[in-house]
This record gives sequence, structure tokens and C-alpha cells, in this order.
Amino acid sequence: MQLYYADASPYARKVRACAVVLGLVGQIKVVNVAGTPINSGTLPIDINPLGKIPCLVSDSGDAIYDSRVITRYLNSMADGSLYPEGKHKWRVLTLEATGDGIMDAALAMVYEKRVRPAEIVFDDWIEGQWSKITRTIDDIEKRWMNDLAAPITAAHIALGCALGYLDFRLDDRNWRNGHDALAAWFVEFSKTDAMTLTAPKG
Ligand SMILES: N[C@@H](CCC(=O)N[C@@H](CS)C(=O)NCC(=O)O)C(=O)O
Repeated sequence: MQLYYADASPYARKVRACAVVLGLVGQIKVVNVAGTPINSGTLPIDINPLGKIPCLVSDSGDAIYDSRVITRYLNSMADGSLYPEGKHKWRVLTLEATGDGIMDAALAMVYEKRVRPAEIVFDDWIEGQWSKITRTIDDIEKRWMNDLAAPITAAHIALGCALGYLDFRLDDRNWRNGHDALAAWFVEFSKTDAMTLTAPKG
């Protein structure tokens, strides 16, 4: 399998972290690419016409994206337990979507500053995205800490990669303020191989 990724991409980190947990790293050849919504650069647009990474090409040559599809694909290949069936299934999928949503809002903030010309950067829109993130982090502390205490799933990985991305690109916002329980969870989760072997760069 070939995985198109970037060292700084939190979505690609999720896929790489799942591969670590599932013992699939040795079966995945990684290809580092770069681009933005206004310049596709080396993004594999012939494989994913949306021009987004991560994008996996399976051994049979199929393109598989986006990140949540790739992580499910890898989990089923390895017969893993990152997507448990049963009564917790919908909570796992919802918390995974919550982690991805934090990434979406954070990446939108980053692109607004990095990609949009300085004279038309929309500050209220950036703050609106940050409000989504702080509301969500508040809610995770109120309603999801028991889920995070359970054995690792794709939801733990999505949330860990989302918080890692906040540290990497939006450190000055200090998401830990007033969120001691989540910060404590993240300290421990950051020590796992899934996180240490996939730390963002760039
Ligand atoms: N929903 C997608 C989001 C992927 C995404 O936005 N990736 C960014 C890199 S972090 C990207 O490819 N950006 C280039 C673009 O949007 O043109 C997923 O989960 O894979």
C-alpha cells in the first residue's frame, strides 16, 4: 500500500497512528506531498481529485480516502479493535467525528492566515472557528472523559491528533486553560507509540 501524506497533516497523522496500533507500518510505503487549496503542488490529484491528503492506494490499486475511510480500511485489514461493534459503536464514531471536527476548524484557521492574502483575512471568521474548538473541548470534558478512559479506539486517536495539531499550529491559544482533565489525559496519551512515532513536523 502507498500512503500519500504530509508530516504536518493531522488527518494523515491519524492514519499513521492507526497503522502503528494495528501493526501495519511495515506494509505501508509513505509518500510525502505538499499543497494547498489554491496550489495543488505535489498533492496526488490524479488519485484523489479533491486534492486532499491522506490518500491511500491499496495493493489492488484502489484509491481510498478520506482519513476516516482509510482508518476503517486498515482496521478491517488487521482485524483490529479500533472500531468496536456493540453498544459503544455510535459513541466511538461520534467522538472520532468530534476530533476530526476540531481538526477542520483548526485547519480553517491556519489556512485563513497562511493562504488568504493578508488584506482580506477575516478575523471574525477565525474567531468563529476557535469558538467551535473551545465549545467542543468544554463538552469533551463534561461528557466524554469516561469514553477516553476505555481501551484505545479510533476516537482516542482522532482526538489525540486534533489536540496535537492545536499544540503544533495554535499553541498561543492555550487550549489547556480550564481543561485540566483533558490535558491530563493528553499527557498520558501522548506517551503512546501511536503518538510519539507520528509527531508533526514542518
Ligand atoms: N476530511 C479530510 C480532510 C483532509 C484535509 O483537509 N487534508 C489537508 C491537509 S491537513 C489537505 O489535503 N489540504 C489540501 C486542500 O484542501 O487542498 C480527511 O479526513 O482526510
